[in-house]
Amino acid sequence: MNESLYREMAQSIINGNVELAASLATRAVEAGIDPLEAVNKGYSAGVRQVGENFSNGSAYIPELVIAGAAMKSAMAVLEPEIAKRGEERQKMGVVVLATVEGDIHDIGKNLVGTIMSAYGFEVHDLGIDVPTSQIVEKTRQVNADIVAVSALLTTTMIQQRDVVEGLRQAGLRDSVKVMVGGAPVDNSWVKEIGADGYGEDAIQAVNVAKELLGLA
Ligand code: B1M
Repeated sequence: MNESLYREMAQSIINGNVELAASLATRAVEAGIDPLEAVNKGYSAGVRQVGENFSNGSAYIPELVIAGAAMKSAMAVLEPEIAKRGEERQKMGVVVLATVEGDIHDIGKNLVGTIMSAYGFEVHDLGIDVPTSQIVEKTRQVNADIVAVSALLTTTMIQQRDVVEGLRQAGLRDSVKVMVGGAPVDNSWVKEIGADGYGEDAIQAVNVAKELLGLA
C-alpha cells in the first residue's frame, strides 16, 4: 500500500505538482509512515528521474525549477516530523552547515541539517551560495566541531577544497572536522581535498559526524 503512495509521491515531483506533493506528505504523516522513508523511497525517486530527464535532454530548466518547488513543499511538511523523531537528545557537537559559493541547491543540505539537529547536533545553517570567508568566520565564532559543506555541481564542488584551505589559513583546520556531501562527491574527493568525511545521505552524514567526533 505504501508502495503506491511512494509512486504517487515520485510522480508529483516529476509533474512539478506543488500542491499534490504537499498533500501526499500530509497523507503519509497522518498514516504514520516514517517521514524519512517517504523522502527516500518516494520523493527522491522523482527527483532522480527529473535529474536523468534533464541530463538526457528530455527536461529543461523549468522542469528542474518546478520539481525543486514540489520537493520543497513536501519537505515543509516532512522536515518538522523528521525533527520530532530524533532519537538521541544529548548534545553531540556544534556544526556549521552551508551550501558552497556559487551553488543554490539546498534541499539535500536542509535535510542533512534537520536530521543532524534531530540527533542532537547544534546546527548553524548559513544557507546557500556561502563564501568560504563566511564559513570560516562562523566556525571561529561558534567554536564549531564540524564544518559540513554541500555541493551539487561539478563546477562548485571545488569550493569544498577552498573551505578546507580557508580553515587552514585561518589556523582552524586542526580544531575542526570537515565533512563534504552532495551528488558529485565521494570518498576519493574527501582524500583529494584533505577533508575528513563524506556522507552519501543525511543519515550517513550523522553517522560519519559521530565517528569523526569519537561519539559512535
Ligand atoms: Co540543479 N542540477 N541545477 N537545480 N538539480 C542537478 C544537481 C543536476 C545533477 C541535474 C542533472 O544534470 N542531471 C545538474 C548538475 C550537473 C553537474 O554538475 N554534474 C544540475 C544543474 C546543471 C543545474 C543548473 C546549472 C542548471 C542551469 O541553470 N543550467 C542550475 C545551477 C544553479 C546553481 O546552483 N548555481 C541548477 C538549478 C536547480 C534548481 C534551482 C532549479 C533546483 C534546486 C532547487 C533547490 O535546491 N532549492 C535544481 C534541482 C531540483 C536539481 C535536481 C533535479 C535535484 C536536486 C535535489 O534537490 N535532490 C538535481 C538532479 C539530482 O540530484 N539527481 C540537479 C534531492 C536531495 C534530497 O538530494 O541534494 O543529492 P541531494 O542531497 C542528498 C545527498 O547528496 C546528501 O544527503 C542528501 C539527502 O539524502 N547530501 C549531503 C547533500 N549535501 C550533503 C552534505 C553532507 C552530507 C550529505 O555533509 C556535509
